[in-house]
Amino acid sequence: MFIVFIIGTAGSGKSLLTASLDEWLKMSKQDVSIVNLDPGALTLPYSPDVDVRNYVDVEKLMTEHGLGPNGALVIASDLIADEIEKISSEIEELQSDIVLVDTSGQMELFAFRASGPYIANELTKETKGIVYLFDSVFSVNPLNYISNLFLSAAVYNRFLLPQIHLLSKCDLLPKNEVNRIVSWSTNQATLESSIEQKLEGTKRLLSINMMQAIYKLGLRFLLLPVSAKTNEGMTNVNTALERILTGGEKYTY
Ligand SMILES: Nc1nc2c(ncn2[C@@H]2O[C@H](COP(=O)(O)OP(=O)(O)OP(=O)(O)O)[C@@H](O)[C@H]2O)c(=O)[nH]1
Ligand SMILES: [Mg+2]
Repeated sequence: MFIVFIIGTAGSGKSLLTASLDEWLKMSKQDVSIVNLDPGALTLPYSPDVDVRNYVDVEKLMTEHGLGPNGALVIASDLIADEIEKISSEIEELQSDIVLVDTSGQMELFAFRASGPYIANELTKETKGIVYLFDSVFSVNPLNYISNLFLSAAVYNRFLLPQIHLLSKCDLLPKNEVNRIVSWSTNQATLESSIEQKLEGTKRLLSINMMQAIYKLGLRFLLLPVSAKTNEGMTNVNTALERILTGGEKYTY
């Protein structure tokens, strides 16, 4: 069994990608299940096989503790950590070869609170990986792109799991914009020249310095464009996942 956490900033397309990837994998005869780990989700574009909302009720937490939605979600993630054994056995009972885990819109809850890495670590003892989403529309601006790089590096730092990086919702941008962002991920000179072209003053200086820090840290990876609407790029996502999880083998035989 392989567990794949889908992580990204609010609205970056985690839930829809979970749904589309699930369908895509099922069409390629893979044995796949979905876990919803977002206690705050109101509606989901898929039917989860395991749903954390059966363990914690965010609305009830809000009324019982007089909290706003974010305060309640903080408590919810600690409560999920308490229920981790039950959630894990539910997942293990599925006996799927690949399990997609949709995570909270409030990414910092999962990525930066102690409960997040604890949950990721304790959620079964199976092989795990992370899919980190860069929202295309947000990433068009080089400063946003670089900020997102730092976030993805922070996630990597916290979980220390094999991680792939996707440019989500690529159908929303013209092809040349998509190619440009992808080239930033592999070529420092292209990113630098876009920063020079698109930014000025403090933003330009800050972006250049941040970019250099990223490259000094050796944080280099290929951004894979994907669309959960058109399924463009899904084959590449699958290949990248197979590479980090199975060393290139299929999940299901
Ligand atoms: N055009 C297009 N829209 C997308 C794509 N993926 C997601 N969306 C839209 O973007 C919005 C947010 O998508 P979600 O899948 O809910 O994003 P999320 O990251 O799960 O959001 P939160 O859980 O609230 O953080 C929805 O309106 C989706 O229909 C995509 O590949 N292409
Ligand atoms: Mg979602």
